[in-house]
Amino acid sequence: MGVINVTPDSFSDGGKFLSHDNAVNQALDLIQQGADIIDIGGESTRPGADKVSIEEEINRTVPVISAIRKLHPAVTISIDTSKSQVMQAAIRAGANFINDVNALQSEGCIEIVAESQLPVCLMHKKGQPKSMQNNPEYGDVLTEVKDFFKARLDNCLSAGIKPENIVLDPGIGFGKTLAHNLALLKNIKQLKSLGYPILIGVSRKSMIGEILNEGVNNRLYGSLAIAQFAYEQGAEYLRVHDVKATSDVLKVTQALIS
Ligand code: 8Y7
Repeated sequence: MGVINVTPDSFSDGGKFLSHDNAVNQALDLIQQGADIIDIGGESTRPGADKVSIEEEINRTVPVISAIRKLHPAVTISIDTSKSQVMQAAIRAGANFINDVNALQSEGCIEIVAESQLPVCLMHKKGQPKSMQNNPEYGDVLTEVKDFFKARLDNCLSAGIKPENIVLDPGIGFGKTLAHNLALLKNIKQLKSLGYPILIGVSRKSMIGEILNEGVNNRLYGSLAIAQFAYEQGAEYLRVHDVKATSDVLKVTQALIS
């Protein structure tokens, strides 16, 4: 899964147009690099991020989804959102995968995903993006994340979402310290014991910065180390910025372990 953020740095029409074109070109590039899924997000979910209105999120993502869908009828386009209205608009524009960092807990989301019969990634997070990195605490992080998944699975399955359409994600960096993130990554097999495919998103995240004392632009090698580790632990999906580099690492790893 390759990451595309459509977050304009200007409020002028020129800025919006540029960010649209950039996003579409970047998506085409990631598909070229070997991405099977393109994840389109219109609201930053990074720690400390501000919220974006429904209308603004739709205006950012829907034209990008339509443009990619036109050029690539078969690629999987994921909408990264927690808002039911954005999910609905994105699905109409051609999105065929739902990535919800809020695990379909917002009003109306479960119903839309059940109705659409599309695959969905349910991610665990503790707290809200604005404050989630302020001293997150768990009794046992693995137990807590597994219990969260069990509760969300109950809800989603009874709402009519098919089990074969569900992917689980421990949400690396979402209300977690480095120690919490490491515990979750080391126990991917435990998460897999729930019987669902696992998605890991760790690309360029601050846990790598903490281990290496490197800024966001110097985290590629660290990201690749975790991608390879997660793959060997059985993670089925990896959400990454550097698709070609990750794909090469996984192809060589696959040759060695098969
Ligand atoms: C993840 C994610 C982000 C993740 C899933 C970033 C939207 C922060 N991280 N979605 N989104 N899993 N499923 O650094 O780990 O990319 S945003």
